[in-house]
Amino acid sequence: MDRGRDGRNAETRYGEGIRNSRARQRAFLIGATPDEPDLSELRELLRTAGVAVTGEMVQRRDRPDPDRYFGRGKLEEVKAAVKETGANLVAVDDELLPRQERNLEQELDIPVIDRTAIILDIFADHAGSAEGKLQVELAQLEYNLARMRGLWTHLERLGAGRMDGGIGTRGPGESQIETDRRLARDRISQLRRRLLHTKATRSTMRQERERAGLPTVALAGYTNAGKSTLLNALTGSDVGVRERLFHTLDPATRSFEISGRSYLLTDTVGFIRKLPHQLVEAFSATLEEALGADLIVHVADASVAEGELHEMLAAVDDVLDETGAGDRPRLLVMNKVDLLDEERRRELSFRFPKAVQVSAAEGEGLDALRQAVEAHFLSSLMPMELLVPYSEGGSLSELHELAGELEREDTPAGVLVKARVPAAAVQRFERFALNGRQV
Ligand SMILES: Nc1nc2c(ncn2[C@@H]2O[C@H](COP(=O)(O)OP(=O)(O)OP(=O)(O)O)[C@@H](O)[C@H]2O)c(=O)[nH]1
Ligand SMILES: [Mg+2]
Repeated sequence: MDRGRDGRNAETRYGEGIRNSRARQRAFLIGATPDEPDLSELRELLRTAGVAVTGEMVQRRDRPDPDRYFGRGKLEEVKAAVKETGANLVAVDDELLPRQERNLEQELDIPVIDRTAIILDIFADHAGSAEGKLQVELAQLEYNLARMRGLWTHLERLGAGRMDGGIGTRGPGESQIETDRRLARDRISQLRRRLLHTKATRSTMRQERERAGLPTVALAGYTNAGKSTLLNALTGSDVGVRERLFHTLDPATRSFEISGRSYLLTDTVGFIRKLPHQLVEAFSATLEEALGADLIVHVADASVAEGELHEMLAAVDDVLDETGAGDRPRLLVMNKVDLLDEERRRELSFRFPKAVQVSAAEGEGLDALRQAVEAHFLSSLMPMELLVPYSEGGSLSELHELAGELEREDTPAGVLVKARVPAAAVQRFERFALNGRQV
């Protein structure tokens, strides 16, 4: 149902959006980079978006040409290759300036789509919750506003649509653009207000969880690193897992136990290099909340090549910094070690001595991970000696959940308990504290 709506959403001004008629989309990939050329991630993004790839061309240069992305000579080569391979779309491995995009489309005479638009398109496709959809729509509108492309498709939904956005339409006229801009801005403010509201609802839920005093752990990491698989392995849940990028958009929280103590574990949206800033902004509320956890477990895919691994780790660090989570306590997990030989494992433990090596898929290393998580929290546990009256059975079972195994003794005055309590929950049990008193 939303498919149809989103289908119009991503239309370019040629009416040949990436999403509609995906089956017929054949993209030729281009990328400008000062480093070793590698368009494998762009290929993966397109695969996830359901677009076929006909070929690729890279130009090594310090930075993309400010007007045309590639140099003129190279563009001629692209043009020839596009024709030869039968592509009907050019996909660029960077976010283009509106000017670059316009010029490229003119020179190549074929629709051009940039990395940001592709990622936005995948997000739009994968958004499940009402909030996720609002967040993606906001990000898309921000992106479109800078380009004035396809705005009428959003307006259509508001009942103020233009009808002439079909193939060959070069875009709305000037006055229409002004109207579109204003309506788009109105819609943006409306979306922001609605997101603020959902944020308020969520923070009430969080307060309730915090009152429960359970320690919180968030899984963060590059897309496809295996976060959801790890969540499932640790909590015995069934959160969606797939070999595609950005499978998870909505944070899912589950509880699990280590030595009888309960913890809350939250799965989050995957990160990627050059993550569109519009998305980081739109998702910041959800991310902020998830990443405000007591401990962030950074899950990395250890099966990729060394250089890529470092780039992915850095990309995740960047997004964590951007969302203000840079200073949270962190634990690094190297996942998918089932795909590595002994030598590579040793190499990794040499390079990342503090990281825990696991295979979420095979269940390997999970005990070591649990121990590492527990060790982190044990250091913040307060030893308490409590006398809990028999009338307070509820508090006692709560204490059980928080502190796991208890040392307890029944006395005439109540249950005498020695427990290690998470710092956040100490206050709640203070009234039972013996503070050295004898019973
Ligand atoms: N071999 C191997 N594959 C794994 C392991 N963990 C996850 N995978 C696979 O990696 C792919 C991605 O796993 P997910 O758990 O969906 O990854 P994610 O980090 O949640 O991805 P996003 O939600 O897209 O950010 C799936 O095909 C998993 O089966 C592992 O330990 N070993
Ligand atoms: Mg996931």
